[in-house]
Amino acid sequence: LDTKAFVSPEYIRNRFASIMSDMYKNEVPLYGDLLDLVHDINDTVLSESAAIKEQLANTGEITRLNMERHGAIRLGKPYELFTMRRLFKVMGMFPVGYYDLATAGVPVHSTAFRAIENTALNQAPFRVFTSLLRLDLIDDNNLRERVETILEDRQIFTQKALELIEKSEKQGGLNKEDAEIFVQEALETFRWHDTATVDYEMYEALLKQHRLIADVVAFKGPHINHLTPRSLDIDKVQANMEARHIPPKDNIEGPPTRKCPVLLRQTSFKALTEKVTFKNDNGNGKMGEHKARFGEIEQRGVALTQKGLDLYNELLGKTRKAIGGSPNAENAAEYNKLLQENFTVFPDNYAELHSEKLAYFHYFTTEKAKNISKDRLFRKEDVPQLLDDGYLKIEPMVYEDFLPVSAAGIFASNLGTDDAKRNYEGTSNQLLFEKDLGAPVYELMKWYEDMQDETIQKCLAELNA
Ligand code: OOG
Ligand code: NI
Repeated sequence: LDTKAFVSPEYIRNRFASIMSDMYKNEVPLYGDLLDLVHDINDTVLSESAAIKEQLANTGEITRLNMERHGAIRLGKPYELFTMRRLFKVMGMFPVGYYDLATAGVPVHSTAFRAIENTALNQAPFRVFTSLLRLDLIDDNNLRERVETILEDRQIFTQKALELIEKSEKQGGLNKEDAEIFVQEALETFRWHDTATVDYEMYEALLKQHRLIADVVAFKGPHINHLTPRSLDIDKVQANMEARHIPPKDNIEGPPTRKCPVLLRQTSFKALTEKVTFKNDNGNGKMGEHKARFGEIEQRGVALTQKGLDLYNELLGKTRKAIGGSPNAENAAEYNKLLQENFTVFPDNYAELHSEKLAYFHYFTTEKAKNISKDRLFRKEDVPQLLDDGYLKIEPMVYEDFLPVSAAGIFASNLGTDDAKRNYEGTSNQLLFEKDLGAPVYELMKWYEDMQDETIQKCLAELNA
């Protein structure tokens, strides 16, 4: 076996992201328009702000900026989640974080598959927010059993994809030829199907439970429901969408506009209404409509520590409470004003975010460090002094993950507001999710903590060399 002939997971991931994007552009032309808009605005930001350009160059993010960022799928049963983990592993993507969306009225729990090493992330940033339907939250026993039967029978992966997953697991990789077949076969799972696997009556029954349940159960596979490019100025994108005939969501999810962006801000265009043929045992299928696929834009900022995240959640919660829950078209302006006001207590400069231990940073040695006296060994405790003395510098570490309240807002904006108001009593169940997944998820906070520490250790090794 010639393991040298294996292509890297980064190669496979980029290849997959690229053919997926082409497919989506083809099927959802508005997404292509959105990509153009985002690229135009990113170019403007980079040419107008040398500071942002330098920051992205230092952290290695500049090379990945115009590559695809993330997509999302919704799965129906444990086998699908388990196998999806194996499929994504071939592309070097691993489950990071656990998101419980039931508390926000969406009957799923989720993780995000993504690369976990910094260089791997910069080479191929593609990630997929992956949700598993929680059948235990369907309160109609009869309907739940029918759903289970429908899902039991479906196979969302092609035979060839399954074979190549196994081959990759056995060999430890794939050669270029196998990799190409693999991405094409894997893509089949994410494709849209305009014929439903259920009849209209069943579709209506599912829809009545929750629009999301219909989206998962009524189709042959988990069609990719959106793709999301990364923007450097999401306010500008939001403001310019209408001019390009891209209908924007009412408000941007996440933190308010800031000089130093934190976490993640997201907006989207509303899901398309697509023609669907429903199954009919007597011949001609009944025509109908389904809404699932949309486009999204994200702007990423610095990752927050638990302390920063607690403050974020407190301020967000306070704002939502004041306007009585999720913002809508009527109170979006009021909501944004209030959010901005409430966030004035959140430091908006990197020095303070750092000194208050609210955010995570990359550490770098400076030019000056080349002449540092070598008569002692530097340790982690010395880092603040080394920073003060100019031997080290910092850059914000970008948040690579998702936010449950925002994710619920993205779900809701495409599902209709009635669904969003559902209350699920079911408790969060990470252990069950991990059992279905067949592996534990990477712990979010620990990942950032480790990444930051890695950059500190690297600096110390350089200073002590
Ligand atoms: C996933 C919504 C979550 C995000 O960016 O927060 C998401 C979905 O609609 O399936 O993609
Ligand atoms: Ni998304």
